[in-house]
Amino acid sequence: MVNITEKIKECDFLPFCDALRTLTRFQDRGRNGSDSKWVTRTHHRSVGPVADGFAENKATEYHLGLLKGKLARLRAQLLEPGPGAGSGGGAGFDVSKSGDARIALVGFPSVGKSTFLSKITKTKSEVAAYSFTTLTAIPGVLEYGGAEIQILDLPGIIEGASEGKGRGRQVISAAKTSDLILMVLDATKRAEQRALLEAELEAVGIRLNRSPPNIYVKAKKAGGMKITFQAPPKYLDEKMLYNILRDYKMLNCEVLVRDENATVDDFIDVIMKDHRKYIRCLYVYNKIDSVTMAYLDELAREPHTVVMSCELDLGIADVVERCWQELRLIRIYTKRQSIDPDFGEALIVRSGSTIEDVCDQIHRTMKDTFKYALVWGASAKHIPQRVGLGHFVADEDVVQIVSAWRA
Ligand SMILES: Nc1nc2c(ncn2[C@@H]2O[C@H](COP(=O)(O)OP(=O)(O)OP(=O)(O)O)[C@@H](O)[C@H]2O)c(=O)[nH]1
Ligand SMILES: [Mg+2]
Repeated sequence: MVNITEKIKECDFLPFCDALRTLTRFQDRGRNGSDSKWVTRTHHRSVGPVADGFAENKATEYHLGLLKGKLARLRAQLLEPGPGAGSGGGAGFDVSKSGDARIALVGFPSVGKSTFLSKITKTKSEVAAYSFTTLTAIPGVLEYGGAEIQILDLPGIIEGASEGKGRGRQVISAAKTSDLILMVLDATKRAEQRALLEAELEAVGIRLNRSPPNIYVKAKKAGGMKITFQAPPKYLDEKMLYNILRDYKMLNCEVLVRDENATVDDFIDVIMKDHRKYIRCLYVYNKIDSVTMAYLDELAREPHTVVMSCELDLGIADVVERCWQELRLIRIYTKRQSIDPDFGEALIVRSGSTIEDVCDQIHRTMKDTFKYALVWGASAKHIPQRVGLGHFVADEDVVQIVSAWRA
């Protein structure tokens, strides 16, 4: 276990506190609008010029951007100690990855995570009406569409989990290793639970249902900073980026901002890319047996959301189907020359995979003797299409690999 006090001393906690305090002060001023000199949009992910006629103070904005950058760096140091610092505070549970993909069940205590795991897999995880029934990660295997998907039932987390409350940091670290986060929510509880959980995951660098910002940063050995905007940026400017880069000691680098809507938070995410993980998330509201139809209708219409009742066995198959869609796995059926493919057994690859990935999945030396492949299915222009290693495959393609090697 990492000694937090030591860690705090090590990475000099004082600037962290100072930065946090100053940032909060600026944000409060901005929100209250009491001091017109300081009015600025400081809401989450939206530091930028005030478009609607408010007076703005550029210096404040530069300062805020700098503080955000400092905070992100210090927080990463605190949460993820560098090499040689022991096992670290962010170590997850000791469950090895297995199967074709991993789904983590994340949620507050007693929302029905273990009940759900017991419903969809053969694993029985203890279920009880009191909080913190599950104390460690319980893996189960879901067989679906010819794939084996590992489901991780995790202990419930509480507010402040990202700072280490409960076993929060361990739970979040386990979630970080998954391909899909299933955020299990209690339909009978307050609506804010979702935002609170999102904030906990966000705080440790998990970005849900988002793709990396369209900003290119490359460190160089010499030549100074070169900052280019592809279109006039709405929320950034050269000086702001220059200040942040200088703070990160990135004095020689090339920056290309391709997205005009990029914010300072996006820019920090790009600089801190080693500490960021972009994961898909499905919000699952359980216990819909105890809410009104009108509220249920409202919940079910939210984006990336599914509803279910484990108790009444309602909607569970839908949740599993949605998980499968969100994972975007591709099933490939292989065939030998003049023999029909076996549709009972599929090779599972990730979306965006090529014939090369299919070869690697079959055997690591397969592509060394690869000559060409014949493809039947959605990715083929004509049937069969003769393709090379770079051809992108689609779900349920049939592939025959022809090798140059003969026995
Ligand atoms: N009404 C209702 N109760 C449910 C439903 N699903 C689970 N429960 C109840 O919710 C309680 C908690 O269920 P668990 O599966 O232990 O919850 P958990 O999220 O694993 O809880 P922790 O392990 O403590 O984090 C149990 O008493 C279940 O019977 C549901 O769909 N409707
Ligand atoms: Mg449980």
